[in-house]
Amino acid sequence: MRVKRYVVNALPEALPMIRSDLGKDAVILNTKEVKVGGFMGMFRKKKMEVIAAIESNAAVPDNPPQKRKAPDDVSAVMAAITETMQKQQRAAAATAAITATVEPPARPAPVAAASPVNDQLMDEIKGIKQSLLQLSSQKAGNAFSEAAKALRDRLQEQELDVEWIDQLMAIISEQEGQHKEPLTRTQVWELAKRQLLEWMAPYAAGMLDEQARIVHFVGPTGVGKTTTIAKLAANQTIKHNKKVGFITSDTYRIAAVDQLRTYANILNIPLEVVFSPMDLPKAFKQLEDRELIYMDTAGRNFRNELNVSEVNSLLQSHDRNETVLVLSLTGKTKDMTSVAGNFVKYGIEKVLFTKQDETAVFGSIFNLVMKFGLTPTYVARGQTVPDDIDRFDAAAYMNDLLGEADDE
Ligand SMILES: Nc1nc2c(ncn2[C@@H]2O[C@H](COP(=O)(O)OP(=O)(O)OP(=O)(O)O)[C@@H](O)[C@H]2O)c(=O)[nH]1
Ligand SMILES: [Mg+2]
Repeated sequence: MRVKRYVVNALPEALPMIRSDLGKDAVILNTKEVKVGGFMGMFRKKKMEVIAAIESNAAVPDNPPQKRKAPDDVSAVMAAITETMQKQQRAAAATAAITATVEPPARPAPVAAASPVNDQLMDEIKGIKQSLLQLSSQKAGNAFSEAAKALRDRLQEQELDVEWIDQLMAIISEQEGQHKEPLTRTQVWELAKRQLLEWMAPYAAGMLDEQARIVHFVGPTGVGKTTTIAKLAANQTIKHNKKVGFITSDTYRIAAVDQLRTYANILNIPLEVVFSPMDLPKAFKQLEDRELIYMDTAGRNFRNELNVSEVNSLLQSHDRNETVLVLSLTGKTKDMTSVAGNFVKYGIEKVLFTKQDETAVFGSIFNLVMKFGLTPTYVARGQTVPDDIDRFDAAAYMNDLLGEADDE
């Protein structure tokens, strides 16, 4: 591995140097603020120290180091930063994979290593990216049009991450620059819808795995896991004639088993109760004639990672299975993010949102899907079993998020 140290005014300045010295596969290992120069300890200047490295067997730079040239436009810096962020993510995933080979886990390996250094660095890079976006939109087209500002207000109300709002505003401003006149609200809304859908497209399939025989539902207390299981089971039994079975490991809360048993009795679905992972083989044996098994788990404080690893120890089976994280849209984005982050480390890829009827703020769906690459499966919108649940539909979601364009 070749490691090089750079002292620069700001990170973007280091990127072309790193590229030219170490090649395009180099990764940034660390950044920190340093003070240089000065006289007798005074007038020292703040600089940034950047440590970058490249594996020794990686490709050497295409262009031998020549005269270093600072990028002459903001988009070049943006591209470099985006690339660096992607490399950081890849490096984090690689670290996680190495950890996984050292300690084989019961479940799939974490997809991202959430080291504080990585997180801090990612935040710093995001901050720089945002400032550059703002700079680029100011440079490109002065102030935003009324329609663009109205869109920004709407998305801020919807609590969409500022990172996405800024990127959208830069795109809109660029479009307005090309048209030489401000876009109408309808045009701005259409543009935003198209762009947001495009960003979300890789995750918008909205399905549970049809091959999965066992589906585990996990999530914080009271989000609606048990009710959701009853809704889905009723649909599978009544509409699709499927032989469904239930397992619950929620022996934590008094009456939790009775709640699922009530639905099991109404729907004529067998229910097995497990107290520990050791009870699972027996439960699966009892349900071996079932085509589909839904497993309910106890809601816990999953901001605490210990609880996540505890519930994870229950999610094993030899059959094809998948785990769905259930989150209520009435939750705060920040808390939902820390819960989702903890589960993503255990390989969770699917999410289901409940209580859509209790809120008018929907940005958290987009934020979580994009941050963790989670696929939204269903959206529950009321307490009635079995009706109040729909497959996630990205276009319908955009209508909720963006609302009416309200052109006069
Ligand atoms: N408004 C609304 N209420 C819902 C929805 N889904 C579930 N609920 C209600 O939320 C409350 C909790 O639902 P449960 O299904 O018991 O939640 P849980 O996640 O299983 O809870 P724990 O097992 O205690 O963690 C109940 O009153 C449900 O009727 C929904 O989509 N909208
Ligand atoms: Mg429950």
